[in-house]
Amino acid sequence: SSSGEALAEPRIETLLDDADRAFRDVLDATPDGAWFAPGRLNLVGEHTDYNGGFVLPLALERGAVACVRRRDDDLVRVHSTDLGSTVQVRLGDVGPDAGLDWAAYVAGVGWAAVQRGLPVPGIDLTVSSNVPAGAGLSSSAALSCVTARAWADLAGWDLPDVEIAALGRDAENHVAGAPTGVMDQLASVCGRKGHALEIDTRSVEITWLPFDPASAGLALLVIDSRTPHALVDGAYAERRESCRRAAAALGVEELRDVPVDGLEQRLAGLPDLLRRRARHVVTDSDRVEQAAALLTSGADPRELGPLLDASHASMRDDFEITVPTVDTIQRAAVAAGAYGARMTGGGFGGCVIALVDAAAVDRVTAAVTDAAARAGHPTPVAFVAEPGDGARRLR
Ligand code: GAF
Repeated sequence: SSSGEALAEPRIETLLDDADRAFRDVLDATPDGAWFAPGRLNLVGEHTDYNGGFVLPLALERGAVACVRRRDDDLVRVHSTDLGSTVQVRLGDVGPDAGLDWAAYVAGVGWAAVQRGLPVPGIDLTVSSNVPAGAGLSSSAALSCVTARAWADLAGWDLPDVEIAALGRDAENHVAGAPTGVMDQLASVCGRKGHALEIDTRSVEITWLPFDPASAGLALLVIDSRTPHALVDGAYAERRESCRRAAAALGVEELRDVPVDGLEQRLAGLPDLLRRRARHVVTDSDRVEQAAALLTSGADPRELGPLLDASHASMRDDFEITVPTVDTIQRAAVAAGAYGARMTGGGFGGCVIALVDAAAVDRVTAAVTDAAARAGHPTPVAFVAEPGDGARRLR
């Protein structure tokens, strides 16, 4: 059997060197400092965050590094070393429909701060990331949140972490036009090494739960199907709309308000499609609470496995956000001995996470690679994830 491909992982120092060099070479200036914000991986609770439900993400050790300088005028100059693209815009010209492409995730943070009445200086910013784009690992939240963290520090905005995350989210929702919930930015800003974050997305209350697969002889294997998704595409917005309609039909404010007990009876009156969409949201939010209870009680993390599998089945059959490439990988990972596996993130492609014995990483990677090849799918790439810290200043 073939062995799996490893995802190239430039270290933070390498990202920093790249962003730093571009600052001098492309922007012809010297940064005031450097910041990092991670991508995120969601353990369970998908598409629950815009329904007031629970999510259980963790911050990755991968992320975006930005070198940033405060300006004396209202100009925003940004450069991505990954895209080789430079964008320049006046703060006053930033807003919905500004057509800023990727730079909306940066400049949009300034717009969000202006909306809050904060004093907003222009900035120069270069960024370098090792979160694969479109893989369901929130490369976009890493970008918006590293920007928000840096801009806040340089402008002296004294905001709590959840407000830093909200600036990133507003940039994404209103300027980039991606109608995301609140999970990704909170995970990126508030992540903690060795912990998963149980977030009640209605109250925005975060509980940090110890989660350290390595200490239990386990690995959290992330397998990128290399079928990219895009949240600005219509399917994500369509799912949001279905959830809204289901809640309205049930006479509740949000699907969060539907108890999991007696669920089938409660949903019985809905048309089939809305019934299945609602069932996914309510049961996946409940799986977060079950998973959180396991982590809180210090149970063997292997016990999370069945919850991961059930979440995947629910995303595949009820919410219909998986695709053949990720279904193939999920099945192959479980068949190769994973305790559980599921797609993570918004869906329609992206990554599968699999909880495996640390000693089984190579075997499971080879098995999913073979399965993808037999199905004629792209060759997946895999890496082992560890829960990392949230957005921070590096220097
Ligand atoms: C994307 C969104 F950005 C999140 O807010 C969340 O809805 C997720 O999809 C699905 O759980 O990552």
